[in-house]
Amino acid sequence: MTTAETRAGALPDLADVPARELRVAVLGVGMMGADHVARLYSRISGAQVVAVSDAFTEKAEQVAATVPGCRVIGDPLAAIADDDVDAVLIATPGQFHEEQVLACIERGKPVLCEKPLTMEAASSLALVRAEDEYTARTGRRLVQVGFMRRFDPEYAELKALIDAGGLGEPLVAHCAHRNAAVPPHFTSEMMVNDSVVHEVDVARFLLDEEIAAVTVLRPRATRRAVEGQSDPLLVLFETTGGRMVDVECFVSTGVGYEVRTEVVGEDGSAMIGLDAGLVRTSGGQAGATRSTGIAPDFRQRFGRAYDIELQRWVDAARRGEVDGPGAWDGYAAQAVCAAGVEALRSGRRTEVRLEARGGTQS
Ligand code: ISE
Repeated sequence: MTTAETRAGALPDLADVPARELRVAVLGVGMMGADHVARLYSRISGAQVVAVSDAFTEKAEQVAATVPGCRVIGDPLAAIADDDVDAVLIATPGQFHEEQVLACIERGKPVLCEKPLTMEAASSLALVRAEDEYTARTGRRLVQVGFMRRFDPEYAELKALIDAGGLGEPLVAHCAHRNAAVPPHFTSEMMVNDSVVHEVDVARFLLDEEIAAVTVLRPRATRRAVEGQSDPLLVLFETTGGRMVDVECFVSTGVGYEVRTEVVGEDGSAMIGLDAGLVRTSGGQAGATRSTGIAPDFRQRFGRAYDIELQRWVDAARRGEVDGPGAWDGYAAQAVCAAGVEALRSGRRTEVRLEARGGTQS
């Protein structure tokens, strides 16, 4: 089917989807994609992985072999177009997202795209507009972006508390984003685009407003910092409503995966991310201690969030809906990160350039 035919209204008929399982193609089966294939196969109901695609054929074959009935389709665009594929999960490197998400919109197929939506704000905005056009014709939305923290039970509880007025008017938030280690190619720009981006989405989600300006400060760097990298970074977001969010992003702590968020309101404050699961007390020569474990990386810390995210994505796709952060959220995050990278380089407060929302994005 050509783009013109799709635009003319020859949309795939998903009417029978609720009666059967959603047939999903997973594009990109590196660490995250392979994790999602295993999750869809073993923990998510109402879906089956029918195809995988990856630039490394051997890897695709290995992953496909773990799921009965799953095929390898070499060309990701062919996987999107395949008549036996109802919905697409994109976990390819970011530079391929624009073309792949657009192909999903043109085919009318629900898509869950890992962040980033695309590599720059302008191309993310183009996807927002393409989906708007589709929605105006069909009444349906298609695009979800993989900001999984919104599905984490702790974040969901914090959001519900704020929305119920439990903290009074939220004024300030403090975020810490710490990784034990990152690969040697991880630059300061990547700290903004890959790590701080989650705090961007958290701030927008919890405070329900856009980020208007970003400042980035570079404290003394750790001896573990990758060459040329400023690690840690301190990032300040100013929201359109005058609230402020500070973020400590520290990606080579040598410790574990620590993600904390504290929201301070007029009538109280609340914090999440203390990893307080099992609290252990022990004695010893140095004296008694009370301790808890720390998750080694985001797959453990947010495992439950990924499960909930995928189950809700599948359930919503079978109803012809989207139930999570959409293309607009992906675009807004890219616009803030672009300002963040500019602020990192210039050392100056940088305003976020965000186009008017318009269209059908809600
Ligand atoms: C990685 O890409 C992620 O998305 C993780 O959630 C984040 O914590 C990490 O810093 C990023 O590199």
